[in-house]
Amino acid sequence: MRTQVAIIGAGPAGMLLAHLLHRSGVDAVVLETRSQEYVASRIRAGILEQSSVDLLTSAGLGDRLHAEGFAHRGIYLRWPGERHHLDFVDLIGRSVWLYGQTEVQKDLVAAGTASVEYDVSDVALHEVATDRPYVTYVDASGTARRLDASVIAGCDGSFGPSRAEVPGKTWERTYPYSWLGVLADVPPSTDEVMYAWHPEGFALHSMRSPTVSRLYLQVPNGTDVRSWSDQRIWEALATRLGHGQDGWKLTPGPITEKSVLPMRSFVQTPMRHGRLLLAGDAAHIVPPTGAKGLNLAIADVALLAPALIALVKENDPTLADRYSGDAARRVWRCTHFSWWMTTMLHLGDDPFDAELQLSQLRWVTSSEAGATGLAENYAGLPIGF
Ligand code: RFL
Ligand code: PHB
Repeated sequence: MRTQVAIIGAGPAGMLLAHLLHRSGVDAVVLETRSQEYVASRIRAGILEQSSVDLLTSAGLGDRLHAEGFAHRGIYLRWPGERHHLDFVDLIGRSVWLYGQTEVQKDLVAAGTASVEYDVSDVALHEVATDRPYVTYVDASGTARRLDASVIAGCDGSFGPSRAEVPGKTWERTYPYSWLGVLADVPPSTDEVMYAWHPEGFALHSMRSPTVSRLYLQVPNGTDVRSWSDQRIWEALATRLGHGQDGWKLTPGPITEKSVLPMRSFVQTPMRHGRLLLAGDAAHIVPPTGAKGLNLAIADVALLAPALIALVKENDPTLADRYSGDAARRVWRCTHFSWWMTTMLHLGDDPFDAELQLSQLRWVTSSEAGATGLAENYAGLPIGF
């Protein structure tokens, strides 16, 4: 089989890339190890930056997003005795959007523009440093296949095989805590996302719809989700989010999903080797404080799609040659911001750190310069930054 672009992975990066290539008349085949149902139902990110919304809209994927997504003017920052709202629209003239990654994924599938083979196995990349790269895999029926392409896009997340084919450096930072994430069938107790510092650990209140809440608690690494009963979760959330303070109340409800998410930062540089280019989690992971993972994947693809179109249609490598450097600049900015939000809000062992965190929180909520810096990073910098 032959295609112009072989895409490994049908997450948001791979599917959006396939969609943009299709709109420009470039053929692509997407290979995905999981089933279509599994990929469509994974619960992950919830916040889209304005530039992600603009890109999805200009790619014809914005109808449901605009009808069902929610524009949020900013976020709340809370710590014992304090609640502050940072209004990004007032500060920098941009908002963020609440629209789940699950919904973005559904919209990409519904567009019907990506040719995807689900349930494949044994995916291996070959000859990526030459002009004739190819991928071998076993299809859903158990038949061994070979897919020849002009170029391969590695969009296979942090555990896929693409990254190992790119010689370079992996920069990594681990954190001594994880998140326990829950989905609950209860109207959110906040109108916009609330981040809370607390001496018992960080908590976050987000949402998916007017009737579904998404909440997170800082827990130690290695936490067994079974050690957290629903009652224990709601009690910890109430304490850390400040139930009962300044009239604010957290309403508990039935929990429908619970999982523990480890956290790390990593960046792979360069993001390209020959005819293999990486995008999204295949090239970088950020901790979720700051909601950057999905937005970075979209920003990579915004650069990668025109680069691949120029390469395969006009044999012009200019944009492809710039891709890794251009993408990595934004990646490092978001890596710093995610690290900064994470280390400002999560409890460590050292009381000195706690004082620094509170001082930083007071600064970003009382100084316009501090608040503006946070807002600019959270709401997202322009794609070409
Ligand atoms: P994805 O979504 O991981 O998609 C990669 C796809 O590649 C497939 N794959 C393979 N396909 C073929 N051959 C192989 N050998 C393959 N190996 C893997 C996988 O099955 C998958 O379908 O990466 P992509 O497209 O780069 O998108 C990135 C985003 O998904 C990611 O950054 C965010 O979801 C990160 N993230 C979160 N980000 C936030 O901003 N806020 C969040 O609340 C948030 N929660 C999360 C998250 C990531 C999670 N993961 C990866 C563990 C919660 C979780 C659980
Ligand atoms: C979410 O809605 O899942 C969410 C929101 C903000 C974050 C992380 C996750 O920083």
